[in-house]
Amino acid sequence: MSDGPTRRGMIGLGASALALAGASKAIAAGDDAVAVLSTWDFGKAANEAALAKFRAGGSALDAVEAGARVPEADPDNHSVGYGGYPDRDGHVTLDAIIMDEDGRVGAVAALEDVVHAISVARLVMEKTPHTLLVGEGATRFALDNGMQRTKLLTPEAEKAWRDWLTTSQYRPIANIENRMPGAPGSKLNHDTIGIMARGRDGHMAAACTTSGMAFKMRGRVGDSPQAGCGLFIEKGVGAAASTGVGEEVTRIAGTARVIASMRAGLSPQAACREAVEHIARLRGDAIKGMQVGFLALGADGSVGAFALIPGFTYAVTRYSGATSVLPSDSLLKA
Ligand code: SD4
Repeated sequence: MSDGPTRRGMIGLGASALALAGASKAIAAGDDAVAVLSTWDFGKAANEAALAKFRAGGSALDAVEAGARVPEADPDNHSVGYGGYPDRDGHVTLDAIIMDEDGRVGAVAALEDVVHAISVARLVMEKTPHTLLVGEGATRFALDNGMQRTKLLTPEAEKAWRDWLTTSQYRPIANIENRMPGAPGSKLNHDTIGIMARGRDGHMAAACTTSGMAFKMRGRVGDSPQAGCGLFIEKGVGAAASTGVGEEVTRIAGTARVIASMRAGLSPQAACREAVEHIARLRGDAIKGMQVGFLALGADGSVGAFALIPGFTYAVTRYSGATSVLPSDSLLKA
């Protein structure tokens, strides 16, 4: 079993990047240590924003929020915030969650008309006694707290939805999140970001934000905003995020499982692999062609990533500022 990423298929990055991923040994918080880790190749820009936050004296929570806001504001990113593809009724609905290792959690689901779902999630965490607000209540809460009402459906996303209506077939396309030229998938669908940060003091936080699966049923909520499904974190163990078809992650409380395995002594890499293998065993042919990927950051700074099928990529940023985008190992090979 591989305990790290393969060199094959690495996307345009320096070889030194390989040394840090997959290693399960303890890494001190020097310049070579991992500061930020996130899903997909577009995680690079998010990681850089998160690192800038750290450098400006921000906390791990500040870092992951700043990072998640980058794809949320990008109209070309079709599954996070503004520009996200709508549900089958033409409404863009957002799911997001933010957590830290001290048990603080805030989330929103099926949020409409507000771009920065992750900041609303943080407000839920900081200003309410709750952990999750949904739908109209979440939007009202955001507006009451000074957030701006914004129409999220861009002309491009609306056109994609109208094109989709001609067939109305719900068939998620694997690895469509990748954005870099030559990477598998295309940019026709959605991009979810799961982002984890580890301060020099070892304190960790994590966030996840998405518009979910394109053309989902109205009211559908995926794994992303559910603690223990799309995102989980535990002090002294680490953080984990998932991406891909959320229903398959929710069925097994995927990131809670990854963290449980790490708590029991598996490396982040082995823990991500175990969760993917469990889904494959459980679901068999039902998940043919689907993608699910797990990404994990150990409390010691070690990194793990594993997916059902090839094509899942992730971005790793060190304190030095060096960022690598790496291909995840996968259960099925190309
Ligand atoms: C969902 N897991 O809503 C999300 C989608 C995703 O990259 O991760 N896309 O099911």
